[in-house]
Amino acid sequence: MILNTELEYKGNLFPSKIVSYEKNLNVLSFTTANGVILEVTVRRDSVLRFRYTTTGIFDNDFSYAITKYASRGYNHLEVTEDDSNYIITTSKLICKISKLDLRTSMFDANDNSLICEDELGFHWEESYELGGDIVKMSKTAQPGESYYGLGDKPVDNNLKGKRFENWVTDSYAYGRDTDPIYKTIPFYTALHNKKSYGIFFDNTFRSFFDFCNERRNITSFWAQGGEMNYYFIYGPEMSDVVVNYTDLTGKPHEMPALWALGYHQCKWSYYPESNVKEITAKFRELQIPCDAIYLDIDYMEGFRCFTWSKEYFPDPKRMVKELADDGFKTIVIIDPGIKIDMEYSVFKEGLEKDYFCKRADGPYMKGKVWPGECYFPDFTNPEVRDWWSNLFKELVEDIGVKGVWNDMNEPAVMDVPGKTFPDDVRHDYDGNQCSHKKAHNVYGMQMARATYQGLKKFSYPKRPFVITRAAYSGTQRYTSSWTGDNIATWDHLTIANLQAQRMCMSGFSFVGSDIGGFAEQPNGELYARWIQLGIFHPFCRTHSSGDHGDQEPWAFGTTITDVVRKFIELRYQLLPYLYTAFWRYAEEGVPILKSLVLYDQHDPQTHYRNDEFIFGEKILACPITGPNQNGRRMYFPVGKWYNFWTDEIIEGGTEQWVNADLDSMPIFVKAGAIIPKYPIQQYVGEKTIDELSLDVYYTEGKETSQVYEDATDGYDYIKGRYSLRDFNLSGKKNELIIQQHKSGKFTTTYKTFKVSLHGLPFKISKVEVDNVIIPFEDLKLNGSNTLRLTKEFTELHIIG
Ligand code: MIG
Repeated sequence: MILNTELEYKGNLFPSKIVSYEKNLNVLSFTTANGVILEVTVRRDSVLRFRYTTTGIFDNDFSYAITKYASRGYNHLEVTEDDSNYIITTSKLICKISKLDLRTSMFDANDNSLICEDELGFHWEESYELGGDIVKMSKTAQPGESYYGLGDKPVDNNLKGKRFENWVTDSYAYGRDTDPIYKTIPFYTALHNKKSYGIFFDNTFRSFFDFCNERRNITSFWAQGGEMNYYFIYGPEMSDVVVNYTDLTGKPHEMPALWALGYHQCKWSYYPESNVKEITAKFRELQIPCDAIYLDIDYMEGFRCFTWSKEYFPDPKRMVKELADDGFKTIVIIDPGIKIDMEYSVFKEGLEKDYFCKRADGPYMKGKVWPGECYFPDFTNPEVRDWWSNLFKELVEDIGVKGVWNDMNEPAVMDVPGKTFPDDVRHDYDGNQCSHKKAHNVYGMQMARATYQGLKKFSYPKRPFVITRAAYSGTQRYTSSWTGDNIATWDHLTIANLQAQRMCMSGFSFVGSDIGGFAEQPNGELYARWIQLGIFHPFCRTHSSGDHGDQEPWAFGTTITDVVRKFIELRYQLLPYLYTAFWRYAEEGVPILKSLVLYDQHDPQTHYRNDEFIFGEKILACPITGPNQNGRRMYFPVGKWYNFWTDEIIEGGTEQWVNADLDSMPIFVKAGAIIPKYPIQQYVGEKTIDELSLDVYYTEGKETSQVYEDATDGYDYIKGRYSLRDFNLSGKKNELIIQQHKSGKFTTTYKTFKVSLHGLPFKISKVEVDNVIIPFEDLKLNGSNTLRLTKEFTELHIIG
């Protein structure tokens, strides 16, 4: 088999000169003398789609990644031509297409600067072996260009100099630089000259990205089949690129229930029931907050999905109810492999209805997974997804399970060299029948989607919760995700940090790692440091393979237990802050974690930073990533930052040492921020929230903050029953003004705010609430800078 992708010029075919051009509203088609068609679709002023065919005919236009809710529409569109180019102009972009060879180049419409240009541009290699074409694209790297994103790659933030493959793969005990692993998100952002753009290569075949690795000044991407089909997304702010990509591939269809942002405890496996109860009781006894407990594969009868082991879990409904009474939501694992067993109803039904994947010549796709030999539902068939979704009825409606965990959905198959289905397996692909070469990367996504549909249906009127291991672009609409089978090492703590940041800048924010490591066992110090990082990840769960010892918060002695409790408590205090960040993500596509480069691309110092990140909008966190440390050096983005523990103020734009003994970690708050906090609860809903704490960090100047709240579950928020508080803070030498604007129809349970003023540079002499002077003594709490006042205020005026 000759695949000469390494030899760029050999065997490659290129478009020739343009012979015709057609415009159909926002779709522009350019046909070359040798029969290549380039179709450019103007989706938005800053989002252009490029699609090429070499056969004169396009395949049916179908994508699992692009959401039907994606924004469309532009302010300006004009197509002109000169001697050598067609020129497409929108209000944001100018795209030139060479009449000679179809190469494209993109310019900023405001200042005409070059953003991105084809090197060889689109080219292809006919693939007699694989069928169709290997479709390729190469672009010239601009001076100083950096690259970010690409989903779940366990490498440093900046991808420059590296090559990657996208092929969803079960990767037990992967390590730094292992590639590919569990997810395929063929989207990257690039940055040069302070301007950022993104490219989303929406092709589900095995694909590759090369960022100046093969050739120093060339970035290229290619796939082993399908179409050259990519979206060019212009910023120039990187945050806008990510927001626009997320708009295209979708935001979560609903907010998670607030409990899903609490702490989760998992292990392979907690069984029998008495063991589960021991674990949950211990959380309550030691007063370590926890909202969810997981059942791994051993809860089933012989690993048959949708069954329960009679021996270990004789009465699941009662158990789940008892756990719920104690504040624990039960989450169970469901794998794609269905055991071949005529006595097993799910198998029998799947067989009768012809829902299992088949090989090209007709036999079923048979593979070994946990249950032994299995068949696998074709989740790319909408009828199969519907059937699958209905299988959750009993689990959710009757037994009361609150979440489902989809594992092995790469799909993983044991004892075969490729660790997955062979290429010839057939798939429906929503009516676009194809082989596994095309469906592989979306198989897990479609399983998670079907699971989500079931959970949504049967959890109603509550919100669904699903977690998946495999994913393709767009999976964030349906489910959360974890980073798979990592290892209990210090390097893996760093990798987890990188993975979560990278997933967030790839449009998928609801992620976390197996805290403490899945394989092998952490010592107490590593576990504590990992918890410290983990409480800042949108999904926060300890999980381990269990065969190396216990990995619960109390498994490492009381010193560690105390540290772990302290940080999980902090997570619970910060829930309204995190929930607000999640709301901005679900509403606007703003990533929950921001790598420093995403936070401030204009500061070149951020371009190569990896460890520090912004949690939500206002908190800067940086994990301790090695043993025996009592602090570390870290970089502070431009601006003023308060040390969360000491209120010491740091002037950003510099690298500095920060103290952080084992019971601490570097956490900073942006000056001017207002951070909302709840009281510590052992689980969400344990207490009625009777006061909202607002930690106000004085700054001279202006800053805005938000607090979003709703009923914490259910769908009323969609009908306007939410509470959104916009705070405008304005600080002067001798006064501080906080204005509140409230919107939404939800009434919070609390009536008062407890306002703690940090870093106030003056002594308070007078306080006005809505222009009325309130005797300071009436407001004062313990400290002189802590006030209690009504949540209804419009303007709080503090005067020195
Ligand atoms: O082949 O269900 O990544 O989280 O505990 C191992 C058992 C299968 C892999 C998952 C892991 C889970 C484990 N699974």
